[in-house]
Amino acid sequence: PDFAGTWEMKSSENFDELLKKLGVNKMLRLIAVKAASKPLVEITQDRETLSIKTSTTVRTTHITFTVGQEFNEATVDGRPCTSSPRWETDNKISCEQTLPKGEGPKTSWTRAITNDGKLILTMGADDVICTRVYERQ
Ligand code: R13
Repeated sequence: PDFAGTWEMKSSENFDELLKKLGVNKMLRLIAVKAASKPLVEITQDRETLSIKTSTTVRTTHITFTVGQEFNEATVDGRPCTSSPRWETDNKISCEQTLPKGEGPKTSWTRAITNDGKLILTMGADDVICTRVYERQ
């Protein structure tokens, strides 16, 4: 599928709960939740290689990976991890994250393109799943 584009967020569920599960304190959560309510996501793609830039006023991340190949990134609370993206379905990439010392909740994300052209991002920490829906700008 085609993930490429400039995306704006239309809805978000459980982002604060996710950060809470990861042990982020109230003050930082307030800042993060506010900033993460207006993100800009820019994706370029060459077949199975994706480059995803996620910008907010307080934090911008940029990852490049090829589905099927491990890469290094950071969890949403900023801890370095190793990530293993794979195709869960034809339209969905699922990525498990491993922390070097393996402490803390198990984290992961998925990114999928729906039939009506939306981008669905989920981020998980143990049993807490945050779901964010993006549409092309
Ligand atoms: C600040 C420092 C404290 C920690 C944190 C975590 C996340 C974020 C900001 C911060 C933000 C994340 C945005 C994520 C998006 C995801 C997506 C706890 C380290 C800087 C406050 C803003 C936009 O939708 O892909």
